[in-house]
Amino acid sequence: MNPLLVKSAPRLISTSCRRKRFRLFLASLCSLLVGGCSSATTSATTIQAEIPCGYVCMKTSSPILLDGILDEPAWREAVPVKLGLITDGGEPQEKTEARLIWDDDNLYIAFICQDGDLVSAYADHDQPLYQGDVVEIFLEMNQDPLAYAELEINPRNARFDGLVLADRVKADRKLILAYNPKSFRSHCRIENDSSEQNPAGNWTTEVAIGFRDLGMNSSPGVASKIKLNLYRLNKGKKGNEVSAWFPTGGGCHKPECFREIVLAEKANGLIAFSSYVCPGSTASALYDGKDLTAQGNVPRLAWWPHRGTAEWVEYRFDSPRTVSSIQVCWFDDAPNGACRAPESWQILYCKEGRWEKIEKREMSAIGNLHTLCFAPVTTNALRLSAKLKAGYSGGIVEWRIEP
Ligand SMILES: [Ca+2]
Ligand SMILES: [Ca+2]
Ligand SMILES: [Ca+2]
Repeated sequence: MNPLLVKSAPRLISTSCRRKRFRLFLASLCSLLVGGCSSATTSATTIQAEIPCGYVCMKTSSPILLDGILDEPAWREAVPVKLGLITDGGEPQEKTEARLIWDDDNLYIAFICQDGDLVSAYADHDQPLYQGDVVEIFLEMNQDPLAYAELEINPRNARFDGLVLADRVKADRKLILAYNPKSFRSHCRIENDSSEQNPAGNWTTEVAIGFRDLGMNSSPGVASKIKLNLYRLNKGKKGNEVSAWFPTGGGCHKPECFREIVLAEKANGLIAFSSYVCPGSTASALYDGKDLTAQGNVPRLAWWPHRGTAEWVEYRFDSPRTVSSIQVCWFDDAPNGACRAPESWQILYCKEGRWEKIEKREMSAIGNLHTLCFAPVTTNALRLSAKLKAGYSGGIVEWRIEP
């Protein structure tokens, strides 16, 4: 029995209906996400409701204390993922559960490891922890598929950090052990009460790594994506077992098997996603209630440097909403910049898992502020789909929806 789940139960009962509904919504969304993305099919009037690829990593609104105890609200609400055998995702003998959350500065990862036989010879930094029980986090550096951080933590809370630079031409890689990110911190807690539900040796670790040490902005924007994989090397009397979040067929050093997580936040009962977020911009600008018509140096979602591409943003609601009009303010930095209002755009709503086009009733525009009115729809998700002008990029300053 997982100690985290046992401790969470009473709090689940006391949670408000609204939060429960939201968690169910997230859980159903995330089970789809973790299970893989459906391929998109299109027809003249209906489009398969594409799920944004990756795990939905929710922002914590309260501080995380790295003490190996996952009692912060954000941990309880984070969707757990189970690690399977690295070869084919099969069921390991001893289970590993992971959760991910974030704040402005850090990505947090928690592992809960069943372990009846702890093997942990090392207690110092950058020792070969992978020779014993260890959990590992491999993270792509700044969207560079040829560079990734290798972070490891063992039950004695020793840490190993390396930067791996891959060379595809020579098909080899270099490990830089001098990579010692200060923001990489952790705390391990070994359960040792020998109860039946909690065999001696189970261990939990709570880990932080700063975005800046991953080559990113210190505060990445809502809807940004990070590629990673999680592993666990479990040594013991029963033999050695390697688990992974995303199976690789064997071997941890396979960045081609990393998958995306999406940094999300809940605001006013919705979560925003985007096809892409330019570093330094954020999807939270869409619903911050500021700068409805402003241009210039205002918070915005930018798709730069994408030019002429098809892009989208999405709102997913924790309970169905009725919408009959929207306002969107496009970002336009003419004549000096390369962002313009798109060549064309449309609104889609999710109906029974598929995107349906909304038929407009009335459209008006004042400068870059466009208003669209339509027959009311009740839906769990709304998508604003845009085709950027050839040779130009674009972005959105604000996207408001009205009942
Ligand atoms: Ca904690
Ligand atoms: Ca073990
Ligand atoms: Ca190091």
